[in-house]
Amino acid sequence: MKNPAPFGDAMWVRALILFLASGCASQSPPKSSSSALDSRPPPVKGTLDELASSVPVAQTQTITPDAPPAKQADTALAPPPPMDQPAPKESGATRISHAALGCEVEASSSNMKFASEGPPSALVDGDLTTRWSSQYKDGQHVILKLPRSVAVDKVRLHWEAASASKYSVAISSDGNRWETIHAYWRTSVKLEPRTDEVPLKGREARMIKVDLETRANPEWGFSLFEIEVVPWSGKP
Ligand SMILES: [Ca+2]
Repeated sequence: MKNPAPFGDAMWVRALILFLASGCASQSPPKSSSSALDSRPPPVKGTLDELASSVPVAQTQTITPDAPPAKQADTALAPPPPMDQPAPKESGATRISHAALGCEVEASSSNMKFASEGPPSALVDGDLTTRWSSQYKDGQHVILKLPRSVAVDKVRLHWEAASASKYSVAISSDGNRWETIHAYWRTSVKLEPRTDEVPLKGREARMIKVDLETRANPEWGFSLFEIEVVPWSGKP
């Protein structure tokens, strides 16, 4: 009688399955899978404060919305002007030229107690910022003595705030006979600078007199920046 086989067929099949199962389980995962996992960033660790402190300071300043762009601010702001530099004046705003420029002037009085008050020559220096001032009394006068007779278009009186509420203008060819050509007679005037224009329309004059009757303010004198004599151009 033939000896039975130590293992039956079923046993062989079972052994083969176990072998294959153990072999597959011992295989390591493919390297490609392992390297893919290693390339991912490490997990974030630490507290929020630790994370904030690890950020470079320069990067924090550049991304802060409230931080002003220093370079742009430097180019946008213009440098301030020097404090001691006077403001620019318009050309011709304070300097004028006229027929009585630099002529002889007679004045009944002068008052120069203040630095802004000048002598009678300030009436014809062509500078609208310099002025003559009288004593603090009514009944004053000034006379412009031109070097020659001049056909005059108009006379402009550039008053300071210490003007006259009553005054008149007269012309003469010799200083003896006077003809009044303008009278200004007000009960009151504003205490502010003004310019009065007296038309002569080509009348000849060698001397021009302004009789100052009443002061605008009794506490002040009479004061004029300039008596401007505009020559006649021949055209009305
Ligand atoms: Ca002047």
